[in-house]
Amino acid sequence: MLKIPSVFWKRAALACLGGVVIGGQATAQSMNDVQKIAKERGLSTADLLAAAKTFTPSGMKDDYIIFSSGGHAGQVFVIGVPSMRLLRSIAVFTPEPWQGWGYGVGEEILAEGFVNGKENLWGDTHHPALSETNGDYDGQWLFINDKINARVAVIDLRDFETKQILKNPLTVSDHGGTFVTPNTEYVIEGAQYSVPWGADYAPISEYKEKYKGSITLWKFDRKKGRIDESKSFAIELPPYWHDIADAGKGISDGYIFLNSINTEMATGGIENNNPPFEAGVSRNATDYLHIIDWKKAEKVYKAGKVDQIKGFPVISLETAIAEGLLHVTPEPRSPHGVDVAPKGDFIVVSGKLDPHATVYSFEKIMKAIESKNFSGKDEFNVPILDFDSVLEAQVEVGLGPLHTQFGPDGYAYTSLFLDSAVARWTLGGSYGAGTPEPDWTLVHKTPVHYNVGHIGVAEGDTVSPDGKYLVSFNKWSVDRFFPTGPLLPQNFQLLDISGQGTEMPVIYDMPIGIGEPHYAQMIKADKLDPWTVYPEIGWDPLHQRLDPMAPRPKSERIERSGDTVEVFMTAVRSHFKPEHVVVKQGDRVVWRITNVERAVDATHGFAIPQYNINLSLEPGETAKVEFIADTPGSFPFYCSEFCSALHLEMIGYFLVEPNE
Ligand code: CUK
Ligand code: CUA
Repeated sequence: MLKIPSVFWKRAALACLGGVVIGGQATAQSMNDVQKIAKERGLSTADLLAAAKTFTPSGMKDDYIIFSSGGHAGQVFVIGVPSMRLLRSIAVFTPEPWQGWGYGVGEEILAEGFVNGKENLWGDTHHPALSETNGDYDGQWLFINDKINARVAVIDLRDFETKQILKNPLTVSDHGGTFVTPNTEYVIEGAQYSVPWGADYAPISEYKEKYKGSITLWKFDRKKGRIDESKSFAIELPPYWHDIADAGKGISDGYIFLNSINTEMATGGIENNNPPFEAGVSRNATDYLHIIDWKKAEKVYKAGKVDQIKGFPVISLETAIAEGLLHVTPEPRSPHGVDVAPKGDFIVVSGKLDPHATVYSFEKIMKAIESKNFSGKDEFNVPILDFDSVLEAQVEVGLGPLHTQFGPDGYAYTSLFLDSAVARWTLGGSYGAGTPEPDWTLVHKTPVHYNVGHIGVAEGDTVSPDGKYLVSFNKWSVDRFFPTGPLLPQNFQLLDISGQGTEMPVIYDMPIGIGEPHYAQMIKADKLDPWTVYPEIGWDPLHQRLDPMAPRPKSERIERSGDTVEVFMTAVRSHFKPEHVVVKQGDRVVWRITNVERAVDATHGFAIPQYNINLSLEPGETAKVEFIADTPGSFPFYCSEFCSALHLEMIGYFLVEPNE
C-alpha cells in the first residue's frame, strides 16, 4: 500500500479552508491569481475577456456547431463554437480508417463516386449545405460537393455518416454547390470549368462549340434520405466558367443566382504566347450573374422538353432561353461569392478585383425581366438585364471581397482576401431600421490572420441569422502558430459579433492542419438531435434499419456452404464471440459483426492484420465485410478501439489453412 505523508493532508485541509470549492475539489483561487498568471503570460484584459468568452470547462457544451468542408481531406469537420474544439471528422469522399470508411464499410458508397469505374479516392470538398425547411436549417441532412470530380454526397445527421455519393454525368468539376432550395426540394450543383459533355475529348480550339456550362438540380427525397437521380435534371449554360451559386429565399424563392468567370471564353496557352488564363479570363470589366427560374425549369423538365445527354435529362440552352428561365446581368469581373440576404430581397455579389460589394434588388430584377429591359444579348442569345436597372447599391468594403454573410440586425459581413479583414456594413431597405448606422455603409473592418476565404456567421445564410459569432476561414496562418515545417495549417478565427458598430473582436484562433477547408455553416446546437446509440441491436446504418441478418447474442455461429464461410459474430466488452475462425485459403468469407452494447460511447473496432480491414462498430451497429481469404496464416484479429480495461484481451484468431 502507498503511504501518504501526513503533511499532504495538512496542506489539503488548509487549501480547503482558505479557498473555493469547485466541483468537489478544494483549491485556493482568487482574481489575484488570474492577474498573476495573465502578467506572467503577457495577457491583456482583452485576452482575458476573449478567454472568458471562449473557454469551455469540461462538461460544458457548445452553443453552436460548425460543419466545415475538409478541403483536400475529402471529409467534413465538425467543430464546436465558441470553444473551437474539433469534435470529429465525417468521412465522405476519402477512405478514413478510424471510421472504417473504405476498410470494410462504405466501399459501395465510395464506389458510387468512381468515374467510369475508375477509382477516385480523394475529394476536394468545398461547400457543405445543411438541409432547410422554410429557408431555415432543420438539422436533418448535410450535403457536400467535391470540386475536383463534380460529385455530391448526402450525410445523415442522425448518425453523422455518409449515405450517398453521386457523380455528375455531365461535367468534371463543380463549384456552385452544394446549395439547397429553401425546402431542400433540390440540391444545386453548378459545374465549374466548362468541358465537353461528360468530359469527352474535344480540341481546345473547338472550345465555343463543344465545351459546355451547366447547372444540375438534384432532387432530394427526404423520406428515403437520398437524392433521387431519376427526378433530377440539368440546365445547359453558356461555356463560361461558373462559380458559386445561391438559392433565392423569401420573395426570391424559386430562383438560383450563379456567378460566372471567363465570359471571355479565353482558352489560355501561355506556352504559345497566348495570354495566360489568369489574364485572359479577366479582360472584360464585367462577367455575368446568371438568374435562373428553377420552378419554371422544373415545369419544363416535367413537360419533357429535355435532351438526354449521357443518360441525363438536360434543358438545352436554346430551350432555357425560349422558355424565359435564364437571364444574365453584368457583375464586376471575376466574382466569387453571390449571397442572398435573409429576406431574399437583395443579392450581394463580390468581384474579386473590385473593392465593392454589389447589391442587386430582386424586385428590380423581376421588373426588368417582365418589361424585357435588356441591354442586349450575350453571344449565345441569353438576354442581358440592364445593369443600372437591377442595381440597388454598391458599397465600398475593401480589397479582394469574396463572400458575404448576414446578421440578425441588418448587418452584412464580407470577407476581404487582399485586405485580410472582415468588413461589417449595413444593408438598406427594410433592414435599415434595425441599425444605428445609415443604410449601405461600411461600419468597420476587423483584421484577420490571414487571407480570409469564406466567413460563416451563425445561421448567417438562412432566413433568420443568429449573429453572435462569425468564423473567418483564413487560408494563410503565417506566424500565428508553431511552424509545422513549410506546410502550415489554416487558421479558423472566431469573432464575437454580438456587439454593435466597430465592436467585433477576434477571440480565438483554431489551427486546421488536416486539409484546407472552404465554406462552413454554423447551426444552433439544439437544432441537431443525433443518436448516441443506434436505435436497436443489429442496426444497419447504410439503410437506417434493422438488419434481419445481423448476428445477435446466442445466434453466433460459423456456417460453411461450398467455398463460402459466413461468420456471425458479436462484440461486447471485452470479447468477440466466436474467437476462433478457421477457413481454407481461397474461401470467400462473409463476416458479420454486431456490437451488442447499449452504453453510450461503447464503440468496438474490428481489425484483421494483412487484410486491410478495420471497422468501427458503434453501439447497436452491425456491419458486414466480405473478402477472399487469399493469404494463408495465423492472424490475431482485435478490437481497435480502447473500449475497456481488458481491451487488449478483446481478440481472436483468424486461421487460414494453406492450400497444399
Ligand atoms: S471557395 Cu471554393 S475556392 Cu471561396 Cu467557396 Cu475556396
Ligand atoms: Cu472492444 Cu477494444
